[in-house]
Amino acid sequence: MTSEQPNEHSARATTACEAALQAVIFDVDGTLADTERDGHRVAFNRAFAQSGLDWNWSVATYGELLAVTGGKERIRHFATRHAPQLLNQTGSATWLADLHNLKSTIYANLVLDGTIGLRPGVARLIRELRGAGLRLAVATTTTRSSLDSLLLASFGDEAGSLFEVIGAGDVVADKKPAPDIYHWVLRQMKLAPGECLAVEDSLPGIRAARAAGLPTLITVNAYTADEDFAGALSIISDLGEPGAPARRLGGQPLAGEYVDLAQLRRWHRQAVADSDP
Ligand code: XBP
Ligand code: MG
Repeated sequence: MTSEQPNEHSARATTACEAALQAVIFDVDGTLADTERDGHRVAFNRAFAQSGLDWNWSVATYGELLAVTGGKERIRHFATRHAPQLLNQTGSATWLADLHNLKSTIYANLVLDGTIGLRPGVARLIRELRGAGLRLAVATTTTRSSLDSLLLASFGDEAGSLFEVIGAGDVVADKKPAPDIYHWVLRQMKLAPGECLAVEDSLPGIRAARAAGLPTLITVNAYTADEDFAGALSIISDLGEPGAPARRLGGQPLAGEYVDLAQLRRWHRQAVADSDP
């Protein structure tokens, strides 16, 4: 399968007048919420148990498996190594899809039960950006229904109106670290990468965003804190809140205690200046 190509708009050179920050594109898992260890991992394990599989992904094993993005892809990767016969049998594609659907249902219930909250500063920043008229989008490898459950649990009635464009799951064939999901979102928004800023948490995430030409802010989590995020605008512990400061771990300085629109604009201007020939 060939990688998606950027559209004419997103591929053209960013000129000075295009360079003002228009949109922020958020990753989901690990960025909006710490969903992996206590959400997706738990849901995978429960789905395995309910399907008669004796697989159990420990916190450490799951950390290694996160290099494979996408839940179906992660299951296939594991099965290839530990139970290849399951992939060689007739109907294996249906087996895999059913197992992943079960996992997604379990995950949705976990999230709707309130097991997973948004990370610090996420709701505050999203509301500030919306209020200021910034355009917001999502670029994630996760399944759309899982994202919808997270947004509903976190934002209630606001959930459906927060993001103008949502690029999720199988909307593109090649998941992160391929840039395809970012190209897809940029095409829907008719924006050039230099007009946007991405917020990510992982190496596949920053690779995807940077390959699409997006300046990228990193908020780390327990699974990604030790990664080398070279090329990030800034690397911080989280978005921070008044009275609960974010810590800067690398890249451009963070002026105050927390990330707000003014800070995003400063970082974005710096990225545009650095990319000027
Ligand atoms: C992280 C992922 C996802 C989740 C599992 O996505 O790789 O696959 O781990 O979700 P993000 P699904 O790009 O938001 O960091 O089982 O729905 O694929
Ligand atoms: Mg992520």
